[in-house]
Amino acid sequence: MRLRVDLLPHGNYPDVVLVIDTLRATTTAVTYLERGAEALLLTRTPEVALGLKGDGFLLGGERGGLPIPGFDFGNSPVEAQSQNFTGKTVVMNTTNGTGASHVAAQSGKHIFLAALTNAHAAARRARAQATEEVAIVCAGTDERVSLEDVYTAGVLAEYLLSLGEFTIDDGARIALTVRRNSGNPLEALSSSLHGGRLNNLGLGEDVSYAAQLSTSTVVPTLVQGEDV
Ligand code: 3SL
Ligand code: MG
Repeated sequence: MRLRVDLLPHGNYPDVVLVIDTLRATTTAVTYLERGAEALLLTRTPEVALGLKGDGFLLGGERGGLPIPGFDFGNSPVEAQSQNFTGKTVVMNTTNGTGASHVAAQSGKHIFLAALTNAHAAARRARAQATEEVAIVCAGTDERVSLEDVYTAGVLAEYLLSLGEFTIDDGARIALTVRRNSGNPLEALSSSLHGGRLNNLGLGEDVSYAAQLSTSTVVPTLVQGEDV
């Protein structure tokens, strides 16, 4: 079994893909489902999401870290945690995380969203489904590598290696090195460029929330349907 870590999304995934956007899209996605959401719809653009508004859909997303005008929510796991989404479908559009999921969906057979909050459950799910490869895909920020995603990839890789035999690529080696040398999750996320940006926007509680390790067993699973 191969274990591959892409520090940015590349595509050509033959088997299982774990998409990571720790700050904050995949962390928020886990929280929506924990808070009762029936499904998540990840759109390519905010306009597609806005077109669905009012049809029983709630809209969550951001640009520049801030809520998109016309959306019901930002992209905040702390905000999501305070709501009840029972029976609702949440339509998400974010700068990097939802796009990375679309890249994964072009080729992957089984696609799961992973964050620190669901790290162990996501890794177990990936291991159970994979027949040849687990690809861990970091969303990054504006096409640049993000420390918080690579750190989370290292956490996932470390746990996967404890579950069975893998041959690992250089991306996985880098992620494991980052995980082992960046302190605890809160230290790693707080020291990242995007963690600092969120802090400056007054969203530091989201960074602390996203730094919780395996507090959830919810693993969002992409079901490919109509392209939105
Ligand atoms: O880029 C994304 O998809 C977002 O998660 C970024 S933010 O943390 O909501 O600003
Ligand atoms: Mg991010």
